[in-house]
Amino acid sequence: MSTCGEFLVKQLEAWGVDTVFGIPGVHTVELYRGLPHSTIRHITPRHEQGAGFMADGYARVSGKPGVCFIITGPGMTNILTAMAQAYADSIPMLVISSVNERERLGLGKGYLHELPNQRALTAGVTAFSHTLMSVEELPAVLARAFAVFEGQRPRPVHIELPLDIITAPAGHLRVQARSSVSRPAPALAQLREAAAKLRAAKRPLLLLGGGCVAAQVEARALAMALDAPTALTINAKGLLPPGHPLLLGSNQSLVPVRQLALQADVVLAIGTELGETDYDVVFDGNFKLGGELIRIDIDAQQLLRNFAPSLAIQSDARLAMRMLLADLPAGELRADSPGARRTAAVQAQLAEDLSGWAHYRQLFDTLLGALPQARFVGDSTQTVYSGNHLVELDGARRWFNSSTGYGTLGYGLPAAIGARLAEPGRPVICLIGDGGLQFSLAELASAVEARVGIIVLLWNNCGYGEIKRYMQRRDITPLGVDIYTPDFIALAHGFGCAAERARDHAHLAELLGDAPQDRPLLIEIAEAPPFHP
Ligand SMILES: Cc1ncc(C[n+]2csc(CCOP(=O)(O)OP(=O)(O)O)c2C)c(N)n1
Ligand SMILES: [Mg+2]
Repeated sequence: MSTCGEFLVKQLEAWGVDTVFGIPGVHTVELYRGLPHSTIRHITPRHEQGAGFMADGYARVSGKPGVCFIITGPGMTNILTAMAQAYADSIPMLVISSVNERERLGLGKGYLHELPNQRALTAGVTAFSHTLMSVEELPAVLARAFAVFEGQRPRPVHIELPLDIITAPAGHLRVQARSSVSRPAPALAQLREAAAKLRAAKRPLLLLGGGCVAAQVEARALAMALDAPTALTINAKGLLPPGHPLLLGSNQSLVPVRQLALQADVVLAIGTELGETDYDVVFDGNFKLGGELIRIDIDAQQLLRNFAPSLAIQSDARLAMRMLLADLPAGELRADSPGARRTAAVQAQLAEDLSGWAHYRQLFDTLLGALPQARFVGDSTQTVYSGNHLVELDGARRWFNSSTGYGTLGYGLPAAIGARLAEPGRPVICLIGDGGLQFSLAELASAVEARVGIIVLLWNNCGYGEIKRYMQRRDITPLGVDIYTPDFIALAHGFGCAAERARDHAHLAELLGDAPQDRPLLIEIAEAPPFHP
């Protein structure tokens, strides 16, 4: 007689889940009973926050939900930060946890791992959180979770199984086929109105966000059809390739792009929150739109946040783009089109504004010279901040980090592991600082164990450099920012990784070329010459 825990594994397997991230405990062992008999791979992190970040990186690359098995109480409080990070960036994540027996819920008697109300804790960082009160409900609740992942704005979902439910007999349940849920298409009248406004626009501007990552072909066609300079959020990077004549990059916080935004007569924003960490990293409130704003977003409420549009179109990004394209002249890509000339003028100014970062440009030239197909998974450090402005890649889902949105230190390493597991054939470079790495250093052990070959590019300035500068700018005596920094090379060796300090760019290129495929390579770069003036 199979149990609910075993049935769950079979149902997940049938719906295409191939990887689960988790640390087992006495409360979840019954979720593990069925795993060895399935095709699902189990990855063991060293902390539940690592499980959540791995699932996040896996989801961003694969487009599929990242799935975690987590114990009651401390496991759930540990993963909460990663769920919040995924919530902020609209990442699909399925967190399955245990919880105490139904008849023990909410009693406060001090049972093992007991929380007053575990589900309430996750409610704020999920599309929904659900306590399974009967075995029979399981297929329908799982189906609702997948409906969130594929039919609406993706967000984490938490399903908790009481201990007596996990072990309850489930032999009478049949594994169900997945019922696909469609994504919303735009209302026709609104879409026609948008197309008419865009056809009449003299100085259009296109703003694309992470909601467009599955619509790369359409994004390129739309930029061309509109002849519109195009700004990408960090999560949308790669939608237009480097050197594209209409690409403004991700520089919405810099003056030249802001001036262009003010001068634009029609702005089309698709799948973007228009949020602070992409449009105003200087926190001065000066990203402003001069012309008319048309927004397309799958989330009705998001259409009205931050900037009020004259046309708010609730739709899946790709469907709306396809329908718009059918209503617009095809256009062609020309270096001398009005849109390309407006873009080139901005790019010339940007090159001047960013000239102080020539050393970072050289670093990225070395990285991409050695590994042109690399994916960059970042934390929140100097190489990430500079790369957000300097780096363009051909292809979405190749550049993401925790410098935007929720902004959690420690994200980079586990997320890079998840990313590499999702697409093992593509090199992954984790951009991380000495501060950020110390949050999740132990995940090096998980990577060695799972034979995951990632490159950890450690930018070492022996401290919380960004915060130190921020204190200095505000005339605060730096405190708590010059942290003791361990010998990372020795530590990495201790974890079983390859590790070396890069002497110069040529040495760095050599190290990258020889990176092992089956365990991490940590490359330490000192924030000093020759890598930094
Ligand atoms: C969980 C968490 N705690 C604190 C911070 C605040 N914070 C942002 S950047 C930063 C410094 C990070 O240091 P490091 O990773 O070495 O990068 P650096 O700024 O030195 O390049 C800190 C402490 C944060 N973003 N997340
Ligand atoms: Mg640092």
